[in-house]
Amino acid sequence: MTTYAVGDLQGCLEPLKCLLDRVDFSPSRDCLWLAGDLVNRGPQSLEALRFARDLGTSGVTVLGNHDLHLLAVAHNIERLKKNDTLQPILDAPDRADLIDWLRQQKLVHHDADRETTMVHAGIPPQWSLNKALRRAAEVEEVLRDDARLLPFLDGMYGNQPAKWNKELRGIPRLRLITNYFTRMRFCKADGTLDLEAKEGLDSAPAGFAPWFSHANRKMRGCRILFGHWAALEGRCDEPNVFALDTGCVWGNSMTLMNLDNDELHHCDCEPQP
Ligand SMILES: [Mn+2]
Repeated sequence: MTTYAVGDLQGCLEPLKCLLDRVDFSPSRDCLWLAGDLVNRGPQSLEALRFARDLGTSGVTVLGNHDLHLLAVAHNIERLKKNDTLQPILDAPDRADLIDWLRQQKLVHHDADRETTMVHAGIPPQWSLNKALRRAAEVEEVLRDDARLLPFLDGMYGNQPAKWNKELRGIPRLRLITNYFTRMRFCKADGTLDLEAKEGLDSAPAGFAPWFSHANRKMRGCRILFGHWAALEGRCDEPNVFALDTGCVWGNSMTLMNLDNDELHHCDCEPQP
């Protein structure tokens, strides 16, 4: 039994199949972790989502910003945007099942045996593992709660508040937790977020740095896998932190990591129009 992790699929299933063929992946024997953003921008969002769901107990998925956007669109909270490629999911006969499966997924996954944590965007410097898991659970609980799901999806969009404060309550609190785990790239040492800069390391606004680079980061040394930040092109110098999104949907490659030996595999991707 081998456990693998892969970065953002963003509706690209062929490169994933290339990678899984290459390592002779068997869902009845092996396990696949998906770092979120299963859907959107790419051509096979529906197929990618079905693939993740059908992995069953052989799969682990954490939610990305595009996955949450799909939940909002499917619940008529938000409209499709120009570049969204989510329509086939909305038209699918198994739409309800797929959307229901998606909302059961986590924001942060931690495997105690492997001492490994997976999150779509990152974990802010001020949170320990236990804090991160507790904060993630707050949002995960709301996603599963019929009465609280729609107000959450409606209030989830936005860049404020930028700074954590444990007195935050309600939607602003949930929005910031969600922004940390699913959208963060740059922040300050105290966790203040900048959600505008989206390019590589040299695009950091003054006073901000990549979330993983802060010397006071509480989870320093812990093994963390993340996706979301394609502009890093898989490069992350921080020990034990692994950037898995290598920009497949932008025509670069998809990366699969063997979590037993840290081996990386790549398959090339076609740029999407
Ligand atoms: Mn993302």
